[in-house]
Amino acid sequence: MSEIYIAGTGIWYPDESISNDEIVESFNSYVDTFNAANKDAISNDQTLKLEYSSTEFIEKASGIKTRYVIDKKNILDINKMMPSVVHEDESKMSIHAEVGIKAGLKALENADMSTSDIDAVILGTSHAARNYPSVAIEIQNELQINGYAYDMLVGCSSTTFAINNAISDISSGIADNILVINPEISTPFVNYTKRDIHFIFGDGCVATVVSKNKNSKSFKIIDRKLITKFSNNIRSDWSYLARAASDEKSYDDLLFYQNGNSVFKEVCPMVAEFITNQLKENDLSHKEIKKFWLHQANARMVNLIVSKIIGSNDFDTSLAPLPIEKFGNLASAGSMFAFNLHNDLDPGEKGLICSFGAGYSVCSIIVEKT
Ligand code: CO8
Repeated sequence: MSEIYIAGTGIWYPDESISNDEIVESFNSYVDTFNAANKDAISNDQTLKLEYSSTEFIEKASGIKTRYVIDKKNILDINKMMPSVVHEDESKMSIHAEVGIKAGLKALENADMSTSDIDAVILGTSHAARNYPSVAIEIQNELQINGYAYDMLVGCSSTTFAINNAISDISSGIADNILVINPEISTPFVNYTKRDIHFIFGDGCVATVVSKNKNSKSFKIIDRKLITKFSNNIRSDWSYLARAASDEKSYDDLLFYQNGNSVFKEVCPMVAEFITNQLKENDLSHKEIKKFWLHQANARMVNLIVSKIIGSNDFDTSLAPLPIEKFGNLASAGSMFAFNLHNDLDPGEKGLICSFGAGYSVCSIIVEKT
């Protein structure tokens, strides 16, 4: 493979944040209201009594302290418990394009490039804002970028798989510089009435310039490795089929759901083994990896995976940054958020970016600071 670089990154996140105390207070008020309204059905065992959430559980189970969201007021309002958004339509820019352009322009600035340097836009996300036209083409049009653009969906690995596609396209010679954009506006898809889910997600967007040219901030791509393995443990059945489906399902049935505990138990060993093998295949010791920029689904997962790779749980927290504490789970954008915020490596030092989640899908990319 010819030399290819991460030339720059940029992030966007909303202005408003929600603390654990705020989200728990809202959830627990909903529980009180629900249990009071369903008092008789609960006492007849026809309906399950809802249990309170707690800040202590959230911090212990996930490490999350706050999350940034597009509409705090409506998410916390127990009569709504979701952000207020509007349908996509031709009179306005897509919500994904709007945030994608903000992150994309920051990535270009970080890479010392302008839109005229870019040959393609690849947009990867867990949820398409609409079916077509592709949001990547909308962004391409807004930024007056030549070449081609397309959207892709790989759940929690949409960002790293999109970077992988950019590397392949540059390597094959069809582009020199590609802008990868990963909007993750997850909160419209979160069921805030579910105790095991209500605290997890935040909104955000990351963008990455992948280039065949290096600059003073570049990271050279050393290796990339991908794997997928089918699992129903993280699922969303929302689709265009919903309109015509003859079986009865509510909107809520079609939203994101997960067996979080099974994900934890299955994915941690799988990812630790995957990365360990990748390091071996590249004749690298874990000691040569100065930063692990891992998918931000759960702080305990990040720490467990790193401890399995290095054979010890005694390591400095700076080895595996945890933006999840501030931003919550940003779906596929988490690992590159970690990279964007903590990439102060010296020339010659190596780091590893790895996503993992729905699919299951895993993509690990080893990079070296130039
Ligand atoms: N407050 C208090 N107690 C609670 C709460 C709560 N909010 N929730 C659960 N509990 C209780 C349970 O009832 C249980 O009690 P008991 O032991 O008496 O049965 C106890 O706490 C333990 O419950 P769990 O075993 O479920 O809790 P865990 O310690 O496993 O933590 C997590 C739950 C945080 C969900 C954890 O399992 C986890 O993070 N797993 C990993 C999940 C993961 O990686 N998912 C991938 C995320 S998907 C993704 O990244 C992108 C998807 C696309 C985006 C979707 C956007 C909407």
